[in-house]
Amino acid sequence: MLSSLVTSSRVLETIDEHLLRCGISRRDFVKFCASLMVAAPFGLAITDKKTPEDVAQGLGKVIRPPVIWIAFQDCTGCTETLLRTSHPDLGDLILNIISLEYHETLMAGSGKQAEEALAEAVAKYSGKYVCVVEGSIPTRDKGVYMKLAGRPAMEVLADVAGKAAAIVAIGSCASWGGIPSADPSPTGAVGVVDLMPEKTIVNLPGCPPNPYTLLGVVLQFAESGTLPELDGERRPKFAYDRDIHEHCPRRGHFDAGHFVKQFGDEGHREGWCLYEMGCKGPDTHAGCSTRHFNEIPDVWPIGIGAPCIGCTEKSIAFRMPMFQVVQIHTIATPPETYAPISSPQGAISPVATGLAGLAAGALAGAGYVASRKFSKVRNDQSVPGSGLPGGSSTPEKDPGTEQKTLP
Ligand code: FSX
Ligand code: SF4
Ligand code: F3S
Repeated sequence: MLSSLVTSSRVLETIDEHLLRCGISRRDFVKFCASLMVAAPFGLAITDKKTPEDVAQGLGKVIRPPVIWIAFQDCTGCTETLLRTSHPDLGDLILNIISLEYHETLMAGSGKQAEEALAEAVAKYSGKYVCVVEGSIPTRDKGVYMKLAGRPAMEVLADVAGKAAAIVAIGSCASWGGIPSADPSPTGAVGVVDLMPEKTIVNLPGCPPNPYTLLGVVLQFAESGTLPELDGERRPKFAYDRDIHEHCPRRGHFDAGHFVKQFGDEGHREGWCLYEMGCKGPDTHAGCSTRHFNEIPDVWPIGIGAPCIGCTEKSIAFRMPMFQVVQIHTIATPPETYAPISSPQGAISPVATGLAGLAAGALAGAGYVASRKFSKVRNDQSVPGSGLPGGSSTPEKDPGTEQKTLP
């Protein structure tokens, strides 16, 4: 594991040594550490510090982790998200913090030269590097649908990822197949974990994922040889433990029943909730609603007016139709569950206890009614949030449950 890298890596520099040698200012490094703290405020050992300066202090002593980045069936969006930061210097800084030994999109060499570079990096850091895999792996027909230097992608994966200390599957494609695995999956596309389930693999789904999540995982592994706590899908909890809907800035509109009905309508221009346009936020675990992309406020799907497609969820993105609405799992939306303002007050008595029971029943009932609100405007009367927007049946309306629309 990485402890062996730390003891045998005098050939590699610490992050501090490297930044100093390359003339990168301490100020820039501390700014990067501050961004890392914002992206991972808890659940990541390296950012569990009081100030960005403390984080920089700790990280500076870490040996720059050797990273070998291989790409299969992908769109290169995962690489782009790492590099297309709003401040070009940050892209440079990232490449100075990790030691990127091989990345076919970024390296100058190509062809035979690139193949030699890959073989050399694998041999030099065997058992000590982090292998980042981007893109899905074709398995149909013995993997003939993608070859690198004459070798099927499956073989390259077994060789390069097989010798890594840890593997990070970046993006939805590498995590479970992503876009190439969408029905009918012509190449039999799968994720890394499907081919090497016994290996140490962290999945960072997202199309693309947030680059700070990758950096957080790689740097924690470099510092201590440990991984952050993972969920059942091998996703680090610090980045995937909340659903989009919980922290969505449009949540107030959801709760108030303000829904966009059509792209470009007045509600859309007003920033209303995109649930009826198929937003998968209520069923999608990711930090996008609080960690925007490219360090630009509001740069994330819902922030720019597009519904979340659930790109971090194996069972949603590229599986469910884009405009199909998801079920609402919360029992009710807040307005219906608030206690009545004029609740009678009094001493606790058996009668009051009975009333409390009734009140609890009423709350559950209110939850049911709130759920029914959604089912009434959908085609299916029994399941909240099922059916397709714009379905053929006419939405039922009643004065108490009618959803608000802009005039
Ligand atoms: Fe897949 Fe990453 Fe989506 Fe693209 O490469 S996760 S298609 S953003 O870029 O692999
Ligand atoms: Fe936000 Fe989507 Fe939830 Fe609406 S449904 S509040 S747009 S996450
Ligand atoms: Fe993906 Fe939804 Fe975030 S589509 S990028 S999880 S808002």
